[in-house]
Amino acid sequence: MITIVQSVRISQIMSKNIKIIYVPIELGAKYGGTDKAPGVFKKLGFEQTLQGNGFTTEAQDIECKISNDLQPEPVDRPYVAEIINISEQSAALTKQAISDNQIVVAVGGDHTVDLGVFSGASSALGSEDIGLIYIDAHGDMNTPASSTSHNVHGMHLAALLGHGTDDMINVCQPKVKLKSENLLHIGASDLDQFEVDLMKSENIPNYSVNDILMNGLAPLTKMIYDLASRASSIWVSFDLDSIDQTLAPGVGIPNPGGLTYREIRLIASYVAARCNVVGIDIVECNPPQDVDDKTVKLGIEIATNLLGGSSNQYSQYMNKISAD
Ligand SMILES: [Mn+2]
Repeated sequence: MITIVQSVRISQIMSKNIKIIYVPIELGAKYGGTDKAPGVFKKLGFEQTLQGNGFTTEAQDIECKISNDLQPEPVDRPYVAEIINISEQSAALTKQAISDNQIVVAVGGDHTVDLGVFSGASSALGSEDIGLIYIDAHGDMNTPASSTSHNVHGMHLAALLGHGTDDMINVCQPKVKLKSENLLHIGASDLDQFEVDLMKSENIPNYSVNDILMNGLAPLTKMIYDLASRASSIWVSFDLDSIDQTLAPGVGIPNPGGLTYREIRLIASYVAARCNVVGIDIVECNPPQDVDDKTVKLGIEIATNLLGGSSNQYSQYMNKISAD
């Protein structure tokens, strides 16, 4: 048997119109740098790559204050008020775009970007029907009470599930945004005990790096398939620190045991082939740490794969002539 999931021309995506939202936020992490990522994505032709795959693109920037401009308050959640302010803006833009039948692509910024954009998508589509595929070395499921680092980019996923404080839970609308069975966490290698306990108590589907090493990717493709059967719309939140540091050095916390190129390509292509992807966020890219822009280039490639396309010029050319 030959199993081939091509990254081109197989896609469940319903729209060819993309709304790109650039969110240069760095307030959720202790280190700066993620605010520089949108500029590098633009410089390296992210929009042109999407257009090369037959999408139309419309882009918008959200203005984000940086940590030097603000006081790091309160101590258990520094900068949370501004993070919520930015999240409300990205949520409103996302909700409108999805209502207009656009696919949303959010480029961070640190991972708090996901709080706003997923809240907007869930508010547009309903929390019963939306699933979240969350690819990250970390859990991001702490609460202000459980967090030891106090960084908000480790708390927003808990908030989407209804844990933590009301101000984060109620972004966009006062409602829990994500059912725990509609979350699929992929690529964990660094979880806190609170997160492990929460994932167990809520039966959150997850597939860690160790699961991949022990059992391969076949069980994961079944989990993605099952999620796509339960949830009619899928959002993908993609933290570049899930990828091995040899391929993705330009992140805040480089990962010495992260996903390989083959693994991440197969996961992205399978998601595009099986899921009605309504939006993605690509986050935690830290250009000052990058080497020859390779993390951004990989980010562009994976984001394009998740939408059923290819960043390879030859593939785009072949697609175009076979479509003509
Ligand atoms: Mn993360």
